[in-house]
Amino acid sequence: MEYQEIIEIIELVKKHNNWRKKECINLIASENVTSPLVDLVYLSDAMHRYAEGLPFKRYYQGTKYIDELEEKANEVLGELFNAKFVDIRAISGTTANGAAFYSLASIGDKALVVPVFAGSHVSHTKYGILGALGIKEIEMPFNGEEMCIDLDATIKKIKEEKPKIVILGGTVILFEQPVKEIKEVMNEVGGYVLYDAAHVLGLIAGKKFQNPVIEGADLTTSSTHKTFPGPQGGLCMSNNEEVFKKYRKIIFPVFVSNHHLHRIAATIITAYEMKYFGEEYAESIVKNAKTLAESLHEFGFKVLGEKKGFTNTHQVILNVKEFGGGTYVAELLEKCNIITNKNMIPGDTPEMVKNPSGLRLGVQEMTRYGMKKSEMKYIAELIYKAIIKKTDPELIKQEVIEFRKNYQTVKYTFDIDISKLTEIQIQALI
Ligand code: DSN
Repeated sequence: MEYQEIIEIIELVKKHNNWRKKECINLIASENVTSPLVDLVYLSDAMHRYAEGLPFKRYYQGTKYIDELEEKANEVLGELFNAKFVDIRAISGTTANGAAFYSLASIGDKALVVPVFAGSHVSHTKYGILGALGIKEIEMPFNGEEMCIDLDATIKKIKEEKPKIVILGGTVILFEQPVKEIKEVMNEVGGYVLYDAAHVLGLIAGKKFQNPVIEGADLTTSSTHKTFPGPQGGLCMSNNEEVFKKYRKIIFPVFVSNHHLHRIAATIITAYEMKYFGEEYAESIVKNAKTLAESLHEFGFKVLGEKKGFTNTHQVILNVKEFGGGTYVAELLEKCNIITNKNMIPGDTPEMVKNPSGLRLGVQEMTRYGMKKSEMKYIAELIYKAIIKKTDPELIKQEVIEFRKNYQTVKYTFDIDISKLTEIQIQALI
C-alpha cells in the first residue's frame, strides 16, 4: 500500500516532466530550463547543508568548499555584469527586492513605481513586500501607447514627491528604460534607483540590453532563472559600496537564514554558459521575439509596442480582449499544449485582475531548445489557428507534440557528454 502511494507521486512527477519539458511549447516569460551540466551540479550534498552569514565568516562549521564556491559565484557574476559587488544569498528575486527596499527606505518613505498594469512586479507594489514594509507606492507616469516611461512627467514627479526609491525593470518589459536620466534626478533629491533585472538578466549578460549596473542603478536585483537560464534563485549587484553594505547587512539575517546552497555551483556554471554562449543566445532570443511579434501582428493580433518595433526583449505582449480576455485565451492555449500567462496591460482597471486584456509570451525557453525565426512563424500560426480560426484544440495539441519532438536538446551550453564523465567524477559531484 505504501509503495502504491510512492508510485503515485513518482507518476505525477513523470507526467509533469514529460508534459512541460517534452510536449509543450512553453512561452511563460519568467521561466527557462537548466542544462544537464547545471542539473548535475545542482543535485549535490550542498542541498542538505547550512551556511548562514558570509563566506569564511559563517555561523556553522563544515562550509569551506561552499565558501569557495560562493566567493567564486560573486566573482564570476561580477565580471559578467561589470558589478564591483555581488551577493547571491537571496533565494528569489522577490527576496532580493525585499532586502533592497528595506536597505534603501523606511516606513513612510515613498517609492515611485511603474503601474502594475504596465508591468511592475507584485513585490514592487502595495500588495507585495514594498507595501508590507510600509513604503508608500506612487505611480510612475507611463506611456501605454509606446510601452515606456514618460520621462518628462517622471522627472517632474520626482522633483515634487521626492521619493526615496525609483523602481525600474519589472515583469513586463519590452524596451530599455531611462536609468541614467532618472539616476541624475534622484541624486538631486537624495534618493536611490533600484532596477529589477529578473526578466532581462540573460539579455544583459549577452550584451543585448541596457546594463543598469553600469548605467548607475544603486542596486540591481534579479532572479536567476528567466532569460538567465540558471536554477531558481536571486541576487543583488551594485557599484555603490555604501548601499551594497547596507543590503548585505539586511539580506541576512532579515530575509534569509540559510540560502539554499546547492544552487550556488549551478549558478556559476550558468554564468559560464552565459560568458561563452550568452551573446549568441541573447541575440537569438531578441530576433525570435521580434519575429513572433511581427508574425502574430500579420495574423491579425493586436501586439503592444508596435510603434517601437514591438519588443527589444524576450517578451511579446498581446491585447486579446476581443477574443475573450487573457484568462480565456491562456486556458484555451493550454488545451493546445501552448503554455502562456494572462497579464494586465495599459487600459486595464484593477477589477479586471481576474480576466485582464493581456497575454504575455516569452521566447527564451524555446530559443534555448534551438528554435529560430521559422519556428517562431510556425508558433504564431498555431496561436492564430487556436484563437482566431478556432481549430479543435486537440488537433493543435497533437501538432505541438509532433513539433516539439524535434527540439529536445538544450543549446548554448558546453559540449560535455555527461554520460562519458567517469564514475569518480560524477560521484565527486553528487
Ligand atoms: N511573477 C513572475 C513573472 O512571471 O514575471 C516573476 O516573479
